Amino acid sequence: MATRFEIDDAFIAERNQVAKGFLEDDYDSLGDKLGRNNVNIGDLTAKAQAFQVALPSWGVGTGGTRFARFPGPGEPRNIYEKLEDCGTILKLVRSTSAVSLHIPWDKPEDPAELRKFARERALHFDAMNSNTFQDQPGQKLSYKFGSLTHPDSGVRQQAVEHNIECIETGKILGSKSLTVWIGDGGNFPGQIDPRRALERYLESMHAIYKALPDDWNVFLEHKLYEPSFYSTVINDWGTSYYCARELGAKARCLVDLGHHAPNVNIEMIVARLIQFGKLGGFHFNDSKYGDDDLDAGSIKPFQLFLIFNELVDAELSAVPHFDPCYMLDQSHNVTDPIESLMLSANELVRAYVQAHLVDRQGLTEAQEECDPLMALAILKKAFTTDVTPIVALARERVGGAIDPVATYRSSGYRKRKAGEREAVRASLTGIV
Ligand code: RM4
Ligand code: MN
Ligand code: MN
Repeated sequence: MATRFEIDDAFIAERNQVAKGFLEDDYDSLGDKLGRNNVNIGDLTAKAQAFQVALPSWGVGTGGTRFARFPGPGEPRNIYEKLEDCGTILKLVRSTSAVSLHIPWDKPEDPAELRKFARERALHFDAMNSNTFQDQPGQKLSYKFGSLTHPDSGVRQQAVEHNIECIETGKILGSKSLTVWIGDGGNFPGQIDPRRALERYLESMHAIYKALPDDWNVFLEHKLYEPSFYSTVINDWGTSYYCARELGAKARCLVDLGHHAPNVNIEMIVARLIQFGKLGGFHFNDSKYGDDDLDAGSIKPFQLFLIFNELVDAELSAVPHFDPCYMLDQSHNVTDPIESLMLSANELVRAYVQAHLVDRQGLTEAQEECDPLMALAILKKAFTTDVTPIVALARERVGGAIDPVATYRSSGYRKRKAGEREAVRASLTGIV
């Protein structure tokens, strides 16, 4: 592995020299502007530096739709190469030090060795994602009609065991959580009994919960539809919240931004889960219609800001048990996944910093004085402040790239990888 091409720190520093002078000017003038409102730019920069979001192991490969997948040159062929790409992203953006693994897509043969490989690249492992929405080669029983809620107890047991195996692997990797998303549901009215299915889900989840180490969490991920098109068992945050409560303190809800009906007010859901002490984490992405898995902040940046407004408000008011895990969950069909993931991480830091600009006292006053116009104006003022210099300088100060995409492109990384990694088969569909 040592002979493989890597972008080194010196190259990043050299590229930064070109842009650094202008960036510092922009940063200073933003600092003056913010200073007039008693905002300290240094504090914001420190916040930006502390922000971290986990990369999805499945996100560094070219995604696909159910129609086609168009693999790009030099895409990773195995989990080691995926971690190589994750390490490259981390070097350039410095805010993605964790990787969230999908099992069995990225099941390591030797988890201890993989952990070492990750550590050498300053990476660690975030949540383990189980997969009982597909059949795997050699699998005894099929998930065609469900997994944790299947009518056949043997199938349910098999799905429970898979989740427990994910926990066991995760323990060796140093992970501290398991994310459970199931595709269970019905394509036709009458296909499943909603109450019986939920009872079975809880029974199966109780068995998984029992296997969780004390310092682990389990995240329940809801989704409105797909692959089931009529109903899903864990269809919304209410069902997810109910189940998390039933299971116990280690169970929390995970919000994937693409898993709601169009126009649902996701920031309200976030606020509710914070208030109820059950917000476990996020799968960040963006969407126009459904579970589009587009790049974070690409379609509805104001929504992303409003979500961060709730998160930052909880952070600043020290809400008990508030410690959500941030992960990206995207599928890159027409872009270089490395570039998309870097820009998505950038957009999250941007929204996080902007949310810190909200005049919280002014907002509370506007709310208490029944002044909706001023309340919105306060939010908009924060949202329309261009914090790019903060986000870029925060990266540069810890060795990252001022312009990650330009630096990445000029390094020739993908081309070098295309030479090192023989092309993968072209006709697959789906996210792998
Ligand atoms: C699902 C869900 C899960 C993700 C899979 C690939 O829609 O978002 O989190 O692991 O897709
Ligand atoms: Mn997800
Ligand atoms: Mn999804």
